[in-house]
Amino acid sequence: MAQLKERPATSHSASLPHHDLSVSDSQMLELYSKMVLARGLDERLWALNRQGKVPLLASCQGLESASVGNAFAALQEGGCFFFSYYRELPLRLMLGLSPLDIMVAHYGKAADAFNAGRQFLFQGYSPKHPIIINSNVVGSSLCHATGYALGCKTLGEDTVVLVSFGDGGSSEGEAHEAMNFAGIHKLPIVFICYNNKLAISVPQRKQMAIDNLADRAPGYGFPGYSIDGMDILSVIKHTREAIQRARSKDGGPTLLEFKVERLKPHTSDDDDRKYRTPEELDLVRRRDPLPIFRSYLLEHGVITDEQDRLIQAQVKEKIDQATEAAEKEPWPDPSTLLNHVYSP
Ligand SMILES: Cc1ncc(C[n+]2csc(CCOP(=O)(O)OP(=O)(O)O)c2C)c(N)n1
Repeated sequence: MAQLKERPATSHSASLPHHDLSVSDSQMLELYSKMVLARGLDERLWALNRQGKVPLLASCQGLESASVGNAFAALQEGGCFFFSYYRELPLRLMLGLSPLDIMVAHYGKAADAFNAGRQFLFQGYSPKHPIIINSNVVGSSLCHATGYALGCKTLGEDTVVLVSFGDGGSSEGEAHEAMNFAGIHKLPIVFICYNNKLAISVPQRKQMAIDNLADRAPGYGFPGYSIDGMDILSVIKHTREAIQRARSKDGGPTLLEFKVERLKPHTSDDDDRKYRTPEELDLVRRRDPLPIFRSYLLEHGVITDEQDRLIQAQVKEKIDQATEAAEKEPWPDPSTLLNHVYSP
């Protein structure tokens, strides 16, 4: 496979916005490659779903830059534990899951590291990865994550918990209980809302009377920031600061609201043409994070068109290999159906 050559530092490099955040050109290329990989996997999974091979898909298209940037900051800071929701495929790639891991989980094959092909996607825990995806009951993970953060603080551990959810999740009672409790006890937790302005078909204006979810944070006694999720540098900056705050002596929680778009229907079972106009979808597509990030890289001389084509080709090859390998993986043995099922 052809190798991507790093470009030599340019004379203007000291003044580039990502350098001001101590993010190097090669790190920016890695982040871009991960975003392209996440998008490519998502597109392949849609095709496999339409072929009847992959039963269900909750698309990540539209939140790639927010999820990748957020994970990058957390990995740089270190010592973070994640309670993430179903849509965060880019985070899972950043945490070390391979394209094959992603594929076998979607196929429901036995090699699925999180729940051995039981579905729902990635629900469960793989000891290899610092991440729990505990439930599809929206909003519930905030309480679980807050309990985990309380445990970390009580045991004197240095861990910071990052919990992600959607605007719909934030409309549940549990979200308020969790944030209120975390504020009282100054827990080491970062609440991350991916606000795509829809809970399936219910628009934000029917879920809450405010424009910015982050405005709730002062009511819980901690800061909140509303951030353009397409601005990866702003995402990195705010996540970094929130983790540092969580870890500092008199710190505590932060609420980060990443404004993102949902470029696809809610899941592969949904048809968003029933509740979104073509004009709205057109506007949403204009905020696609991939072209926005690519333009930044081209404009600042971090990437050339040729390098971009190479990245796209490498990603396609990885996805082809993962798809082929996943097809060959065995299905779960029916005799193991009741493994890991407990009843009181
Ligand atoms: C308590 C609860 N109510 C309803 C559902 C059905 N449901 C599944 S996903 C979803 C929308 C969630 O929207 P949001 O939290 O904004 O996340 P998004 O899918 O938009 O990223 C709903 C209502 C659920 N899973 N749990």
